[in-house]
Amino acid sequence: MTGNQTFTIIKPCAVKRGHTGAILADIQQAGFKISAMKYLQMTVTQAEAFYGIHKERPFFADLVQFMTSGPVVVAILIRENAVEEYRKLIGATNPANAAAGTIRKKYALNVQENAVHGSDSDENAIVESGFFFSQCERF
Ligand code: 3AN
Repeated sequence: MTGNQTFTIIKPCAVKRGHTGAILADIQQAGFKISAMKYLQMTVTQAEAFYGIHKERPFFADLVQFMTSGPVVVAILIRENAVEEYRKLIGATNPANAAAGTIRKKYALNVQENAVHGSDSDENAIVESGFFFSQCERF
């Protein structure tokens, strides 16, 4: 049984370069409904908590610095089999390995500035959605 919800961030690199509208259009054209959405700049404390799972990785400090470097769009997306279908739509973490037509292939610059985040499991989709949205901010 798979969940129908995933969580995404349009990262600072993509927002800065003016790709927000095109990425949201790709998301909607792929059949995802936007359940909740906000435009915000993450604090260092928020980014460290959100990426807590990567605390021990060598790129952690850089990742937090990057994710707090400018505004992002955070959203909850609804679709059947949402986590897996969204990861197919965004493509591999490193855009050099991302399939043609994927969001990262089109809009990512490198493995860090990779345009978007997508939850990697149903459990994380719930945790990540709850990190940014309360129940009454979802539709
Ligand atoms: P994904 O975003 O595809 O789930 P994760 O969860 O492995 O990938 O990594 C989270 C984020 O950490 C990535 N989106 C990327 O911005 C950054 N990242 C991952 N691997 C590297 C790396 N080798 N060097 C720099 N940044 C990385």
